[in-house]
Amino acid sequence: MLDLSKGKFTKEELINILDINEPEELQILFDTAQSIRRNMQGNKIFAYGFVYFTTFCRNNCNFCYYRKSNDIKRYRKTVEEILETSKTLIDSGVNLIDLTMGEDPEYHREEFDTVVAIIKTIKNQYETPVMISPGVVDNKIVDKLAEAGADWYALYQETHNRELFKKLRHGQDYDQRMNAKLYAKQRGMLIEEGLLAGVGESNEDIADSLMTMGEIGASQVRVMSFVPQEGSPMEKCKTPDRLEEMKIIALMRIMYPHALIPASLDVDGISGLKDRINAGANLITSIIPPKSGFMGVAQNTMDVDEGGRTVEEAKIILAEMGLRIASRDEYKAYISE
Ligand code: SAM
Ligand code: MD0
Ligand code: SF4
Repeated sequence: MLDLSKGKFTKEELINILDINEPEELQILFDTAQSIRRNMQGNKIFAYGFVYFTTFCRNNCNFCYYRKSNDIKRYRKTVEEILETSKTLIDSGVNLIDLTMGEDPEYHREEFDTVVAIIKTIKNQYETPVMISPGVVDNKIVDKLAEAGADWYALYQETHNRELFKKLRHGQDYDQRMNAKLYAKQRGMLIEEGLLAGVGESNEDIADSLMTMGEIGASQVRVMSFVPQEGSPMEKCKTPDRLEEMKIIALMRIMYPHALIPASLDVDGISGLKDRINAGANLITSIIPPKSGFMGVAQNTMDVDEGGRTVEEAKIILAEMGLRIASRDEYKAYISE
């Protein structure tokens, strides 16, 4: 019978677990992950507000809707709009604001001064933790973001197979992306690492990613199923079966009991929440206020204006599962453990 209790696996063992398809074995995998989550944090689930404040980008990632060459409507929100949306999210009960951007040349030109001011307001006036997802920035900018008080630097490698990376993040440097997050960690920020499922990776690649996440000391780890985007080179590629994402979530939970692991509403909307929590996720991400004009990434509009991506909606589903959203103080305590 499948023994997952040790929590440490060789690469071969990880590959074997990723190969599981027997219903009873899958149930053991998900039950083990869930019981670890409950042991760590009882009935609490964390929640992040998502503020995608500029959709301009200098890069051409093959999987992304916002890639430079895609002829789409873009926006760059004002400071007032960004702060207003952040405040709305905080008042609705999120634990953190994830300030996310395309690699917008305009912000690079002004060396992130506006972003620094926004981080300071959310931290000092709204007393709320901040994650910054700016793409790759140089060390000098990381210094500024850390000094402004950003708690987290999120930067997903997507894969730890260099050949596959080259195909996905065409024209970008693997080491530069990796080193940016290592430097942020060295500067005392918490870091999030992530991978994409369904982009041509093998189980061996996934096992490598799972191990690397631990080696680099990521405190938050994620997987998102690839969602095809109109107008992008991968438009015709299929979205993968969600079982793959669920297995990866469960394995991340078992390997890294204290990690924050997102159930992202950005893949299947609010209807995807329950399965991800049941696989061992402990954090709801991509909460976006309805009618705010802010977008998601993989699902740029799904459930947003309908009010589906809200703390309120999530609470209803969690209550049915005997779970609840954590308070901001509970979240702050958890990340300082
Ligand atoms: N521009 C920054 C960057 O790339 O690091 C931050 C935001 S970026 C839009 C955030 C992440 O969204 C990407 O790293 C990728 O993992 C995910 N993503 C983008 N397009 C996706 C898609 N089509 N399907 C699933 N995830 C996607
Ligand atoms: C999410 N749409 O949490 C967001 C995004 C960026 N740090 C996060 C991918 O699913
Ligand atoms: Fe730009 Fe990020 Fe999209 Fe890549 S994933 S094209 S860096 S917004």
